[in-house]
Amino acid sequence: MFNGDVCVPTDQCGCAHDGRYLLAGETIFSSSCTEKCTCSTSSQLTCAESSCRSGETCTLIDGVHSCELKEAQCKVSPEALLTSFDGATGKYLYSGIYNLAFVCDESALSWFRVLVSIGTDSDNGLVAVEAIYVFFPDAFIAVKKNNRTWVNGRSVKLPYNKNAVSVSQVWDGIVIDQASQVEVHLYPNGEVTVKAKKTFAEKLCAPCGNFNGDSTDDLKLPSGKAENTADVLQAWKAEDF
Ligand SMILES: [Ca+2]
Repeated sequence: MFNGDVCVPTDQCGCAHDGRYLLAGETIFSSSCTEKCTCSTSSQLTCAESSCRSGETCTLIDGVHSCELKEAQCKVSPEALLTSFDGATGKYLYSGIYNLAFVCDESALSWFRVLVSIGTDSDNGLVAVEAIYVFFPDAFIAVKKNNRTWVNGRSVKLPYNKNAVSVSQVWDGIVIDQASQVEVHLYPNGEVTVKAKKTFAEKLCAPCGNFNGDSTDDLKLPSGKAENTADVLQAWKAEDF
């Protein structure tokens, strides 16, 4: 018997499904990824209900559907509530400058590091976002909530473009972008979003999480241990500020 174009014993044959030939051991998703079928040895096709995880989307690649991680967004609300790339949440309780997201491998060409400055509002005493700091291999960008922007310590007029890094003023704040792979947006109300393409999936550290589609392994201490969320956020204070 043949499995694809390889001659195999009959108990290792593939399966026919929807006009497609599946190799033994191959798995296929239905067009909306609601059903997952696996071809076992002995040509048994086993199908079960399925769905993509919350951080994933049903994607057609080379004629085959599968659950793929989509671009993800980490967010800090104006009131300093963090939502990780994979959807875990935690609230900043104290002032300080905190790591939000960075590429774990500091030698990576596409390395970046995003920090958020949380302060206490003098009027109402509530903690809120005041500024963001973004590092790339060749640029350090500081943006205050009033849109004042510095690159490598110098105040700049926007737009700024150099070495695949751009900083632009848009109608609702300041957008910082590196090679269209990561985008950091500071809104006038203090909201911060970090959008990362899936090339960064599972390569990120800090409270925005590892971007693996699973919220349950987010919000860990730098050591990897789990504590209560407020302690985790506090533990990611930037040591160099
Ligand atoms: Ca995760």
